[in-house]
Amino acid sequence: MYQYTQEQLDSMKKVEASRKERLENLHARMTADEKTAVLKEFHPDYIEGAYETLKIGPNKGEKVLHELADLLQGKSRIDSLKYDLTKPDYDVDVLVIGGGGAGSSAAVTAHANGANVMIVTKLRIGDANSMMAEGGIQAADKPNDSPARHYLDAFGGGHFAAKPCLLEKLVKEAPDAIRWLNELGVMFDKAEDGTMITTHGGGTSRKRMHACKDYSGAEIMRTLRDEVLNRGIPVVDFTAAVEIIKDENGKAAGALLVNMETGEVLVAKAKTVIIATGGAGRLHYQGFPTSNHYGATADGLVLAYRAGAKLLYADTLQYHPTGAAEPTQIYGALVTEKVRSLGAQLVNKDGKPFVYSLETRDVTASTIIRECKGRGNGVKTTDGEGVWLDTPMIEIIGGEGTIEKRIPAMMRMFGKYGIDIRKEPILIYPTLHYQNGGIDINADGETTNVENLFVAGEAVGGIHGRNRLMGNSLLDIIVFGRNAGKYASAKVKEGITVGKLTLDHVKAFEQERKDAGITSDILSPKLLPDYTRKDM
Ligand code: MEZ
Repeated sequence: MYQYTQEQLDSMKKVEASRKERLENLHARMTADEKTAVLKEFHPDYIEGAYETLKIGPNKGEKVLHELADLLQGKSRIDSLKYDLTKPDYDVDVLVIGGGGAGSSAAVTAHANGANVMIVTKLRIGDANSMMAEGGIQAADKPNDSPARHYLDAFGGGHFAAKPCLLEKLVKEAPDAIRWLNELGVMFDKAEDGTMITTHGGGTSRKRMHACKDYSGAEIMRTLRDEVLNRGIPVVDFTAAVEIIKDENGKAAGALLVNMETGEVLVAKAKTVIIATGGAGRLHYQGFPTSNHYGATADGLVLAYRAGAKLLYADTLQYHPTGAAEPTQIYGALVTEKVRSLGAQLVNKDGKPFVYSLETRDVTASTIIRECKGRGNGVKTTDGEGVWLDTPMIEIIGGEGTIEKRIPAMMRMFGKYGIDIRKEPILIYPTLHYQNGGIDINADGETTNVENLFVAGEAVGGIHGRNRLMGNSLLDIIVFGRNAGKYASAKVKEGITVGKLTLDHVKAFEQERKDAGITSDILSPKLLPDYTRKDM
């Protein structure tokens, strides 16, 4: 059971005391200038010392965080592996690397299109960030909304940096993505007349967040996994891709695989390859805790980079404003934005609101960091500090029972530690949540410079620009998963002849490392986070 400190209890009283006033007067929204100012001063993306310039590879000369640079410029594992590229263990049309929502959507679509498809995943199908998404999935499918509005919200929220062709696809195909999931069996929250219940997220001008309580990702992933298994799509689990194999013509043609349990090395030959390996929260950039799945170690970016694919906006990360700050056992775990959509407010140690609760994520996170680090208005916690998220307001606004009905996962997560979020506010602090940048693709999901290499999901860069809105990630894994599956299988149908398999590009990359004077022996892709105590 969690025991509050006296300081926390005193502060909590101030939160309770200011509730009436806050219910009557919502905090004002910020102006564009105010947002720019707080981002520059407090958003972790602006900390110059956290970055370094890449010395080699397709993005040479560009800045990325140190942790990512170590891996992008890391050493391949192939020197220590025995393999024979002339004797593939698997030979398929479409090889999907990654068993999350994007990989599963891609595989289902390619399979429906007649392709011989296989999923390879370093953990198990469904062990992914998709499974952990909570608050919902956006789609403009209500009469008062439109894909154009959705586009404007996401484009502005992403600082006008999204690749227009990708964002256009995202918003236009969103309603069909919801229809597809609904038909597959996803149990969306619906009103008695069958219409979908939708809410706001940060930066949305219409209520377009479709949800399955606060288990949205788990419910979507459950359905997709069933569909993969029911179709009999082969899933090779506990097997990591450690390099993209190319053919002699420089086109992607498979992957070198390593069984995570036995160390067995396997060669998968394929006509097209789809990278759907997800994000990077487990790199704990800048020392942040993370809401991410255990497997989120930026593997796809490394695989693609070494194969010659360009990255886009690899320097920008999303810190979700509300990670659990207490109790320490769940430090960094996601407290869904839906909590704020339902009326919970952010308040400081004096019970004072400091931001409108549904500003976009990067802005909201920055104001929380400012409140703690810049203004000394944070509440001390076991691992640092945090501010209050006043959850009892949800029941006051929405009526008794709203929390249990709409966000039962949150109630249970805190309930385990004796915290009743219906009665007590919770302490939160930003947590590393999403990789805004990733591999550069065209509208067909193919990398811009390695033929037959496709990407879907969080490993893609540019869909959202330099900041993503809530619910647009569950959406992008479906839209761009299906998209990659569609075009990768269509290309196979058009006819692809795979030439002699080679890993010469990996050897050339090693030479580039040497020529640039990089001597580090950090192996990449990382595959699993390292939580071994350094003092042992
Ligand atoms: O899109 C997300 O990241 C999401 C839905 C997260 C959340 O707050 O629930």
